[in-house]
Amino acid sequence: MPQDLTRDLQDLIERGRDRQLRLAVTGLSRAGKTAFLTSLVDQLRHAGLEARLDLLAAAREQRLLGAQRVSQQDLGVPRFPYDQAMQALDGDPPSWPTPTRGISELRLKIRYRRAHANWWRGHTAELTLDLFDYPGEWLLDLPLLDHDFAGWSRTQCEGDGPARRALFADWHAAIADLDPASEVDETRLAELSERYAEGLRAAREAGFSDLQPGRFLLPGELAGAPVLQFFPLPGLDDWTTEALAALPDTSLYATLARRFAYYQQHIVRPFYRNHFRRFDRQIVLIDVLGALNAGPERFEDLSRALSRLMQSFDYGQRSLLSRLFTPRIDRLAIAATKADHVTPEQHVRLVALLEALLVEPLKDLRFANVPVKALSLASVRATEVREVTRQGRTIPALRGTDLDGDAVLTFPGEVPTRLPDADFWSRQGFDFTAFRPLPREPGPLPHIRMDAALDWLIGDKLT
Ligand SMILES: Nc1nc2c(ncn2[C@@H]2O[C@H](COP(=O)(O)OP(=O)(O)O)[C@@H](O)[C@H]2O)c(=O)[nH]1
Ligand SMILES: [Mg+2]
Repeated sequence: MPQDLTRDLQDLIERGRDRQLRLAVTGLSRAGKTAFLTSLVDQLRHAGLEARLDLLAAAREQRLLGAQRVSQQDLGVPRFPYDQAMQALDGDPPSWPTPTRGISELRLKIRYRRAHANWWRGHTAELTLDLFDYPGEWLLDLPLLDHDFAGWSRTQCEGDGPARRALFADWHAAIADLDPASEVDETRLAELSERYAEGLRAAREAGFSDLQPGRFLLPGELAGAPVLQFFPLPGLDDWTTEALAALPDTSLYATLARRFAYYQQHIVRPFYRNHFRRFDRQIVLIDVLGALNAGPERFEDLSRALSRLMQSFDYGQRSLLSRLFTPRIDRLAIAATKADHVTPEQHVRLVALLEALLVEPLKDLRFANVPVKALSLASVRATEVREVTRQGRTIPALRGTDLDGDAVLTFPGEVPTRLPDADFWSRQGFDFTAFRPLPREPGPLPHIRMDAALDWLIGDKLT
């Protein structure tokens, strides 16, 4: 297909000239990916005139000329629904963009004036930024590629706390006396899989993050297909690998292992291959405050899910050749989202907590010599800061509108800087109200530190 070839060649040349970046916006479900992408596009579209992006050098120096959405690379993928998202935020009353149920892409062309123009490079230049959005549930499947069925079964059943185990109690009871060697009963298998899926849904509802297989939560067009009818088998440790391999094709074990392998090959691998390779930059978005609100077991669970997840990306410094042929993420940001849920003097503490949550992946990144910036941000700020005087003392507070439309004034309190001990939750916990977006004013969306994130992620390419 010569047209494809031309396009690929053009891409290769653009990559070689380093005028094209592919940004991975990574985050679990509800972390704030869609809000972040919407705000990113909105901030850059306004960048020429009204933007408030002082922490982005190119904008501060008034060199940013603006951004436009252009035709994306892969015409088979829907376009990121930026206009719908803005409509929701512009509504009366304003509302959050609807949750993502599929994959979408967006290509932005950013125009800027060079910091140091000269006769052979010209005064203005363009940077192409490729972005894409997807349901966080599906992302959780990437770590599943590293395992065979027996290994995966082990990772899924070990280390669960009491609350999580309770949510899967029905399923555990139902599979308790299953024999891996027994003849498979298809109807029973479908039933047990559905029960496992129920457990996953209940766990998500209860605020847990480490949930595989992700398509069980958001099956799309796969609902009811046999590829979604399997589950992990606990207790395989009593079996040797040889003994398992010798089981007949019609056994329960062999059937589950086959479905698992099919799921890996036909669902997860294409998702990974088509969308998760070839990234140059990454931002990992984490709803730290939401997890803090949900209690100790959920917090642990999030930390575990993120550590597993970050092993699925290629990190490392780029050389000219690797830039062309094996792109790797050479710079990343980790961000605590929804920072507008706490008062500004707490933001430093929020970042410290974020770093504590990601200790393990951060060690690996340091080893790979990849620069990482940790920050807190609000893609779409939904609160205003107030000072309230009580008994002669001034304390910071937040004003916003809750999801029912009632005006609220909150004192969110102090964010712990380390992974909190069980005491923290029994003593004070964390008070988290979900806010409705602020009524819209003309100009770009209100934000906290979107400019700092942009400066870190693309600023060096805007010189
Ligand atoms: N207050 C506040 N809430 C946010 C912000 N970003 C996201 N949210 C909330 O988090 C929810 C999930 O965000 P979304 O972008 O859909 O998450 P995704 O699943 O990662 O795409 C939204 O519906 C909002 O309620 C933010 O900057 N500030
Ligand atoms: Mg989304």
